[in-house]
Amino acid sequence: MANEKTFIMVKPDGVQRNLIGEIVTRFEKKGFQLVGAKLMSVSKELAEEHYGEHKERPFFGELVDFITSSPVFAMVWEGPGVIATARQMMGTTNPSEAAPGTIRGDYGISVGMNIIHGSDSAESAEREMGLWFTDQDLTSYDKTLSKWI
Ligand code: DAT
Ligand code: MG
Repeated sequence: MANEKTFIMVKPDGVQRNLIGEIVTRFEKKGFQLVGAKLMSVSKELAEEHYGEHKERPFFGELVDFITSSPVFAMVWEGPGVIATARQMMGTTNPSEAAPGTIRGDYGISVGMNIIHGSDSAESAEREMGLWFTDQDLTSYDKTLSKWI
């Protein structure tokens, strides 16, 4: 499987509910490697750009209001197949339908507040990492543990 990077974000509800540590722990324990992270407030411009594909949807205004309502924890994770595996670990968009054992399945109920974002493709990952992080924000390093994963 190709080594990949993906953009993952703990949304305002996840930060408010003290789920940053739990989410980071799940990705660490799975075997992925954190290469960048920051707690940040999101501007309306960044939120609208990030969710640009949804701008015609009826929930767009609500979505932008939610993402800008309180800080998010933005991250980049690296590892073989991380883009698709992260989506599996997150669970489906609507937490009410997400499988138990997934992040949304274990911690959410409402589609509007579904705790976590993860890029849905290699193209989205590139676009989103470029929106949220500069090259200098991201680091690359070897872990001796990686040969055991
Ligand atoms: P995902 O976050 O699983 O990639 P998406 O890209 O379809 O899902 O939608 C982006 C976000 O928009 C989603 O995480 C929550 C919100 N959203 C999606 N569908 C919605 C709906 N029907 N009502 C309210 N919010 C919705
Ligand atoms: Mg999406």
